[in-house]
Amino acid sequence: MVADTAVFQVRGACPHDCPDTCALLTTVQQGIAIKVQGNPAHPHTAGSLCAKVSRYTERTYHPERILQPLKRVGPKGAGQFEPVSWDAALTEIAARLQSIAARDPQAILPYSYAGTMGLVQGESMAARFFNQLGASQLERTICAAAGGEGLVHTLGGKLGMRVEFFAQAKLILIWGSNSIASNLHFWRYANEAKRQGAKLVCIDPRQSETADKCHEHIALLPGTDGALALGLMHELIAHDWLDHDYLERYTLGWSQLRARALQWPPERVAAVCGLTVAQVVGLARDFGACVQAAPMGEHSGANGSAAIRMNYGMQRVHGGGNAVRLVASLPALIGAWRQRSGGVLLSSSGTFPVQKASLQRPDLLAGRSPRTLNMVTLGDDLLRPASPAFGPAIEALVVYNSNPVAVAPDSGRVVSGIARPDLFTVVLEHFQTDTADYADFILPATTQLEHWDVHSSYGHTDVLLNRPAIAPVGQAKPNTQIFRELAQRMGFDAPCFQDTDEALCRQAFGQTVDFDALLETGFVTLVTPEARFAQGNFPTPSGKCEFFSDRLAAQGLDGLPDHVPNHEAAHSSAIYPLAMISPPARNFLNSTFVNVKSLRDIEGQPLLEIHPTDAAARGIETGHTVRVFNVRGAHHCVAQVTERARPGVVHGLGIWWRKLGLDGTNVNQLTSQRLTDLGHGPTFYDCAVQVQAAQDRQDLRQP
Ligand SMILES: Nc1nc2c(c(=O)[nH]1)N[C@H]1C(S)=C(S)[C@@H](COP(=O)(O)OP(=O)(O)OC[C@H]3O[C@@H](n4cnc5c(=O)[nH]c(N)nc54)[C@H](O)[C@@H]3O)O[C@H]1N2
Ligand SMILES: Nc1nc2c(c(=O)[nH]1)N[C@H]1C(S)=C(S)[C@@H](COP(=O)(O)OP(=O)(O)OC[C@H]3O[C@@H](n4cnc5c(=O)[nH]c(N)nc54)[C@H](O)[C@@H]3O)O[C@H]1N2
Ligand SMILES: [Mo]
Repeated sequence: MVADTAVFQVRGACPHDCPDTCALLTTVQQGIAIKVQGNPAHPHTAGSLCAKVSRYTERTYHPERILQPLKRVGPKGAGQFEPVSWDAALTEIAARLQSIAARDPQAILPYSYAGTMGLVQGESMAARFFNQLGASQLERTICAAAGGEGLVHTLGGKLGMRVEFFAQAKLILIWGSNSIASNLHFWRYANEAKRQGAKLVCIDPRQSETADKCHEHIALLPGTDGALALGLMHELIAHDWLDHDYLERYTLGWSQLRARALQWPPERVAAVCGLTVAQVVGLARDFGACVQAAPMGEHSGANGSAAIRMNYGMQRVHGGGNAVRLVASLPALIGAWRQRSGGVLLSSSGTFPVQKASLQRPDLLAGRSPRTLNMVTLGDDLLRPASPAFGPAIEALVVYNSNPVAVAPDSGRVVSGIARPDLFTVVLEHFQTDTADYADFILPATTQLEHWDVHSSYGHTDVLLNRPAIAPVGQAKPNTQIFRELAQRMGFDAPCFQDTDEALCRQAFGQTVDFDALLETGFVTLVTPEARFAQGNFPTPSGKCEFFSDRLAAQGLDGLPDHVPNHEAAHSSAIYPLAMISPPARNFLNSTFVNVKSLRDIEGQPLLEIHPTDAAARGIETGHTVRVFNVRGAHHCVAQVTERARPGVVHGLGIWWRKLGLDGTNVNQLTSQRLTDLGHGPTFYDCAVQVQAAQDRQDLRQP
């Protein structure tokens, strides 16, 4: 036992949706967390945290944190609630869910994403609960689905280079990623390579903080990455910068891909991407210089390696899946995989042997196969009446680990749907978010400092354990406990509803990870090959890097990747001529932290970055309030006239809480519910808009 007055440190894991998955050390004094730091013993974290998580105590003890169950007393959306007891809240919620389920449990929809990436506070007890209930299933595709599918159909899984070996590359392409903002601990390795003489190239429509620090910035038009990759292939072929041995042994469909790439000379690519021919040719020359010449099948290693850090920014467009397939194909052409410091990394999540079925218990469905609804189309689905094709109308929505009113596309539709007076909505949250404003009940959830969890990562290959550092604040309970207690009130008596959080942590990896070691040090590195695909061994059906995918062809799709243009490309509409992308803000994590004042003060206000030429044509100057609009709606924000934007493209930064913006909306008022080519993902960055100087700022909140 530790005396109350003692100061001690507890090892944990950062729960946020970020590739870095940092190891935390929380200092606790008299039961209060006084400091959250990076664990210096964890190599990837190396003792440093981002600005957001180093202020975690400010969020945990925030005066607006929800500390007791709340029941709605005003109209939906007005945000008026009164405290109720846990018992009263859970009893009423269980009764409502039971009466809906008696008609059709598919009328109940769980809605969750990555508020915490923890395997236990994410989909364990919650999944068991909804499986037992027979509720609608949720297709959780709002982030990474198109790119994930692209990887699976090319490399065979969400696998790639080990992040630490980027430090030894000679050329690093940072493709669709603002690493300094969203993947800081990768940037550390890239910077090390830079110091050793590597060339860094950023491929991004926006001149991001990362682009500022690279040797070259290729500002292509949004959604044209596939065309650029095909153009690089064209030049590699034209100059024979190819590793023929690697292509022959370890790839499938090269002759077909070759024929397609030859249709993409640099002039065509430059026109589609909005670049110069010299930019396309120059990038190909840099990449081609890293070819691993291997005439006798022996790897000479004479040339330096090319490493590509892709991120999910490039796949939130119509052709995002195909674009990822094309970029993921590039390393094989030059044999980059032969070296551990060559290849591509988009996600490492497929490395982890997560025992999903143990955690989520699909067997509780007992032969039922409820419908699946896509989280991206929540707006339309909430407004859909019952029909034979759709099934029952949604009567109840249970939200945890997500803030759909802020983060889902086409938020005008989401708001209309969630405001339906007949919809029963329960939100498990830390704060009264835009979504919680529409709840019938808000249930207070614990934060990472208050509960157990275990984490995989999508940016490195370590498993991390999170031990609670402090007791739950107020009456907050872990998500798991809330679903356990609801299960009990619903009469779900399977023994798995009794599993403790610590037991769930053990089940997450079963025997595949040494849990005692995790308890001891807080993290365990998985054993993985240094150069995973040096001798092929791709986990695809053919065992090769699949340029051509029989699996996709069997689905009636193009077996070969191609450039798939945006639905709403720049200049494709005379009424809405500007392409808007809405990448993450550095000091927010999606819509999390927007209510932490010190971080919000750094971001200032919801901004629209616009190029001087586009601004001048509209009489807009920095600091002006602008109205950004399209067929889906209008959103007011503050103009920042800057060459960070290229002509024809504007940037609506960060996912603000609607109620903390200028007019009660955010950028998602403008984005569409259309899905990607592969994986049923969102197309947030495939969005045409017009911009005009706004009228008087005082009137913005008037109807
Ligand atoms: N600080 C911070 N960190 C975060 C997040 C956050 O909100 N804030 N979000 C987290 C989440 S949810 C995720 S999924 C991960 C990864 O998150 P990502 O969304 O991949 O984040 P970024 O790395 O910022 O990559 C987005 C970059 O892609 C660029 N981009 C937009 N459209 C295109 C395009 O068509 N082509 C190309 N080449 N680039 C394009 C944007 O300008 C931006 O610089 O990061 C996580 N980390
Ligand atoms: N326009 C535009 N929209 C986007 C994006 C974009 O780039 N542009 N990015 C998209 C991407 S990549 C993603 S991943 C999604 C993210 O969408 P979400 O996963 O919904 O992310 P957040 O906005 O961070 O909301 C998470 C919520 O979970 C809560 N939470 C955290 N931990 C817990 C917990 O333990 N229990 C409970 N009950 N709640 C918890 C937090 O308080 C927070 O309000 O947004 C997408 N939306
Ligand atoms: Mo994401």
